[in-house]
Amino acid sequence: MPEVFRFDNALMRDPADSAVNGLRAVDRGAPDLDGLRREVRMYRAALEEAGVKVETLPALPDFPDSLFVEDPALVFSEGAIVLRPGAASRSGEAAALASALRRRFNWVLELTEGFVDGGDVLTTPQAVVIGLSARTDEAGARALQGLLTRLGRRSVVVKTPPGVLHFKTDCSLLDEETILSTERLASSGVFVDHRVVLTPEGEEAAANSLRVNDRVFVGEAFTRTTDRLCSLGYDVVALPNSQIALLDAGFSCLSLRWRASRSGPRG
Ligand code: CIR
Repeated sequence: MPEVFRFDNALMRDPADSAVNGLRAVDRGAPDLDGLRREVRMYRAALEEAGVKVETLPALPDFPDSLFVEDPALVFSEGAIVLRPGAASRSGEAAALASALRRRFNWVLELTEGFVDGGDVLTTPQAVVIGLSARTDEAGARALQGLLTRLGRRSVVVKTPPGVLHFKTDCSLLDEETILSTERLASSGVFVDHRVVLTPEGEEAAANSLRVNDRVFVGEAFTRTTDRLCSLGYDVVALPNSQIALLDAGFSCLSLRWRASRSGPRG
């Protein structure tokens, strides 16, 4: 069974000044650029403290959302897949990332049909789960399944609840068997084969947490989620996220993570 949350390498991208113009479903104001950069720095430090070597790519001023490097690609120990992000303003991010991936992976496949955002893809030990959404369509999901088969990965296609940006906006992997999920996503039945920990009412945005080696990154405002996870024995790292949240982002989207070495860090 692959250990899907053991990572020794990650790629991030510096936020450009234009990040304040990033996409958001509801405009609650632009993020503060210094605050946003501080959140990104603290996230990078948390990855490093969890035993991950982080490389940071230069900012792309033409692509305000390009710091959310998870969306234009998928990475695995076996290879990488360059995706086709579903938002027009983000489509150029894929080409900008492809050369960086080719320098780091021997095997880089490319999605050539439809649209898929990496935020709609959850890797579990059993399968790669692809959530259809406003950013990820049927054609993209089917084409991605073909590429995943070439990488030796089983996949399933499910539906992201309406009005939810990405599948992983509402869930994250806590361990081999356990998913942190909102009630609205869990009630769709997608996780019947998993143990599910629900986000407390009012803390749905905590669902986009991130398991990295032995730690779980959770937004610092989500104190009830943190209490719940700590009581279940998880080692929670509370990180600031108020500025990235203004851009509809959580913790999976700020990095691409993979395990390059079988003898990588254990936590
Ligand atoms: C967007 O709407 O594309 C960005 N403002 C946020 C992307 C967040 N990505 C993710 O959760 N995977």
